[in-house]
Amino acid sequence: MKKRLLKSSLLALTALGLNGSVFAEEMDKMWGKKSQQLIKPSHQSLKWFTEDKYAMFIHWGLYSEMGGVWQGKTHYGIGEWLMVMANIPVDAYKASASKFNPENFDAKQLVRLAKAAGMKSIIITAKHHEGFAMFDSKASDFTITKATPFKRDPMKELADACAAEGVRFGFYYSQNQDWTEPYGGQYKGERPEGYTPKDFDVYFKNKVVPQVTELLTNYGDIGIIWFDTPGNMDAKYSSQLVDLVTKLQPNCLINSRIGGGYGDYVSLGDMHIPPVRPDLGVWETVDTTNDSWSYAWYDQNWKSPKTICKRLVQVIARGGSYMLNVGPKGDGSIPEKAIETLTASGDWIEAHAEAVYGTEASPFDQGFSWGDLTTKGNDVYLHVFEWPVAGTLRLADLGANVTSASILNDSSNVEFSKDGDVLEIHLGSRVGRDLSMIPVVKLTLDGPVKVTNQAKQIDGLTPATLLAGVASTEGCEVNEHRWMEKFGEWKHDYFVEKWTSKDAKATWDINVLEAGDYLVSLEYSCQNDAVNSEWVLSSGDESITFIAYESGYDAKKKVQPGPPRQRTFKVTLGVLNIPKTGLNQLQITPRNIIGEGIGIKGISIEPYR
Ligand code: FHN
Repeated sequence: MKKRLLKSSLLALTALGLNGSVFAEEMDKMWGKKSQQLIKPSHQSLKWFTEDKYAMFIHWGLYSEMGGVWQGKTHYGIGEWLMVMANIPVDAYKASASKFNPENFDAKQLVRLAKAAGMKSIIITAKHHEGFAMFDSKASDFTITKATPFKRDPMKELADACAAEGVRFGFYYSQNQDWTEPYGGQYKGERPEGYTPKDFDVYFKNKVVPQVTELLTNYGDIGIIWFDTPGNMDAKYSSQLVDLVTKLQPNCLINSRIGGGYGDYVSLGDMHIPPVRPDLGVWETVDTTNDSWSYAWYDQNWKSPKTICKRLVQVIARGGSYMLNVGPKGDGSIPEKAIETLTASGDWIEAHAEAVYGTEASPFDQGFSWGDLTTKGNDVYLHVFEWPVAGTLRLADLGANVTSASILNDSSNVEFSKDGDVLEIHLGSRVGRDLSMIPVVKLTLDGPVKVTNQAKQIDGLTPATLLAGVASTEGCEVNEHRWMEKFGEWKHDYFVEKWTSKDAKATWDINVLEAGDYLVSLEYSCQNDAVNSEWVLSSGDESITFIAYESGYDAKKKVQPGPPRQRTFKVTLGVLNIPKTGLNQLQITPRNIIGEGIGIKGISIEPYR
C-alpha cells in the first residue's frame, strides 16, 4: 500500500483558472522545479527566522500606479502582471514611469503598520518582473530615481526606518524574469538581432549581479533576499548568486526560489497553507491581505482580521512561517482596508504573543475543525477558531499530564479531566464571556508533549475531515492540483483519483475517542464518464454504498472554464456506526469502475445527534 506524506515534490498543475488564467501555467512553471524540495536547515539566521514567524511582504512598483488599468481599460487579474495582461509594449510601459510620483509614501508609517500588525520583518519588491528598480541603481536607467519625477529612493527610506524601529529588512528581487530588459528572461519586446538564449549571461552580468550587489551594499543589514520565479534558469546562476550574497552579507537568508535547489529555506507555492505538516525543513507560506499581490482598484476581497490570524496560526501550527503581503497604491499610500485588518489582527497577536512567537509546531500533523495548536516547552496552546457546540474539547494522549489549564487574557481557569488516555477540556459556554476572536487555551503539562498516534481523531463532539492527502492508496493515486483564480490567488487541493480497478482502495487511519453513530459526507469531483459509478465506504463490518452523481463537467465538450478538480460536490452519504474506540480504519473502494472514477477531496465525519 502506498502511504502518502504531504511532500510538495509531486505537484501537478491541472488548471487554468478564470481571468488572467492564461498566465497561470506560465507562472506555475516559473516557480522552478527544485524550489519546493527539502533543504537541510543550516544557516545561522534561521534561528530568528523560525522564532519570528510573521513578516510583511510588499509588492510595489510601476504597476501600482496603474492599479489594474491601462489606457482607460481595466484588466482584471494579478495586478503586477498588468504589462502582460494588457499586452503593453515595452517602450510604452517604460514611458509610464514619468507618471509615477508616490508623494504619499511614508516609510515610517509603513514600518509602524508592520509593527502594529505584529510583523517582525519587511520584504519589499526592489525589482519585480517589470524590470523597474525601486531603488537608486547605477546598473540601469529604468529606476525610480532616474525615470520618475519622484526621484527619491524609497528603499533607502524604508531601510533606515526599519533600522530605527528594530524591524528586519529584506528585498524581493526577480532574478530571471525581466520583461523590459532585451536579454532578460521572458523579455516582452523584440529581441536584438543575433540574440540567443545564452545572452541571458549579458543580462545577468550587467544587471542582476550589479543590482544585487547594490542592494546588499547600500542598505545596511539585509535579513532576507527573496528571489522569485527561477523557471528554467541555469543552476549556475543561482549558485553565483548564493556566492555573491554570502560574500556581501553572510547573515542574509536566501529563499528557495533562487532556483537550482539552492536557498536556506523553502518558499511554498503562493498562498499554500499545507493541510498536513510537510517534510521540508524550514519553510514559509506567502499570502496576501486580499487576492492580488499588487494594488488593483477592483480587488476588494480583504481577509478579515480573524482570517488573517487563523491563517497565521495554521501555518505556524504546521511548522512554517507566514509572510503576508500588502500592495501600496501608486501614490505610496496603503489601502485603508489593509491598514484596518492588519491593525486589528495585530491586536490579537499582541494579546496572544506567547502562543505565537518562538513557538513550535502542533504535535498533531493536522489541524482540527475547531482550531489548531502551538507549543512552547511544556506548554500547549489551543487556538480555538470555532467554539465547540458541546462546550468541551477532547484530545487524544498528549504524552504527559496536564497540571493547569486557562484561557489567555481571561482570569478564569478552565476545568479539565481525563478519561483513560483522553483529555477533556471543559470550556463551557462562550455566551456572556468577553473573549477574543480566537480564544487561546493554555495547557501546562508535567513533561514534554509527545503525540505518537497521528491517526485522525474522531472525538464524538466535533466534526473531523479525512483529507485526501493522507490516504494510503492501492490502485489509485493521491495528487495535488493547483490553479490560479481571478486576481492571482492560487488554490491548492489534494485528491485521491485515477482508480485503476475494482480492487483499488483508499484507506484512512482514524483514532476513535467515542464509539457510536456518525454522519458521513463526501467532497468529491466527478467527470461525466464516472457519473453513476458505484462506491463503498466502510469501517470494519459497517459500510455505506453510494453512487457518484452528475458532475456538471463535460471533459469532452470542455464546457467548464476550469479543470475538473475545481468543481467539487459535498454530499451526505449517511449514518455509519463505528462500534469500537481506538485505532480503526475507514476505506473507500469502487463497486464498479467507470472511467478513472471520482476524485475524493475529503470525507467529513460528524457526531450524529
Ligand atoms: O509572478 C510572481 C507574482 O507576481 C508574485 O510576485 C508572487 C509572489 O510570491 N511570485 C510570483 C508568482 O509566484
